[in-house]
Amino acid sequence: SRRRFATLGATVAIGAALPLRYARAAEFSFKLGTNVPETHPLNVHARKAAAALLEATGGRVELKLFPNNQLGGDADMFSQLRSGALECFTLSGVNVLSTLIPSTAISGVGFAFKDYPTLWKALDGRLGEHLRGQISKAGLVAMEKIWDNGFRQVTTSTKPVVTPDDLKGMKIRVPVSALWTSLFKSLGATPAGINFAEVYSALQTRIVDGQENPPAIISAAKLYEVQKYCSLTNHMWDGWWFLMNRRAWSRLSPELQETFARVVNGAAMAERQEVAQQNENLKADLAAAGMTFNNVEPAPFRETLTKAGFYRDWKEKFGAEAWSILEEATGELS
Ligand code: X2X
Repeated sequence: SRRRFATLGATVAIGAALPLRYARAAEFSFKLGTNVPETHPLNVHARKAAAALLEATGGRVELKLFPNNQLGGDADMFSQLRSGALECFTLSGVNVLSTLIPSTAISGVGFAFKDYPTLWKALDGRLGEHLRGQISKAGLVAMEKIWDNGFRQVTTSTKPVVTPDDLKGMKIRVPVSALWTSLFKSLGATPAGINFAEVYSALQTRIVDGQENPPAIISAAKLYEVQKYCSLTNHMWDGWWFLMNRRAWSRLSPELQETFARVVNGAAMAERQEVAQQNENLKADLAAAGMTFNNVEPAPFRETLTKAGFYRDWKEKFGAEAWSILEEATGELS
């Protein structure tokens, strides 16, 4: 029967531990697409959220996870989200979201946040509120708590990056994004915009020399198999907004919306802890797998950005209001 199939689908989506008492098809079944492999904490905690949501709603709301670009790359999933074919999608504000809403890229300004406390104060505070407001104006819903990806590090197959000079002419994959492209151009590299779904093969076939991501991703996506060096540049922080199609969101009653938001935001908080731990602890594992790590002095990179006009240009693009909300958290950026 249809109900049996629905139950089977739910079992596959949230794992073997699905309680039998939810034998009926869920009233609301939302797909969630992500762009990183199954084992990444983003997916681990999204699965936990799915189980908790089923439990908290007595089986009425189901979240079916499609990790690892199963539904297509970032650009595909983003258009599915906008059309309603996909109800939920985790997407960086600096990534393709910024092609629709340029202002969401502001969280990725180079060397803006010095540490996690500064960052969470901004994104759980005024800056986050401002960005969610922009997302809402564009017709999408963003859950309050942004999920952590981490501070990003440059990896290469050719040579370690120690000074900005080492980046000269280096082909670096970046997500498809004006800010990311500008950041690496300003540092002297030759950036190529590629969706994460194609990154492993772009590195393997040496279409690009390097890429930049936090250790949790380098590990989950096995990028250490095709990259030799990891330079601890910490050149920017990145995270994923948990985005929803507005029509899907408004199908939920206010009570179900409240439960959904509580469960998903709670999962984001747990994910943040695990990502921060992994980004610290996995360096040793990646070194054991053959990667060579080097520390990087950030000052010359910042100076290169300043000289290239990076901060001046992006202040103008984002506008004085958004820039001042950012600087409220980070201090003056120039
Ligand atoms: O595409 C990337 O590099 C990733 C996975 O970190 C993002 O989602 C921005």
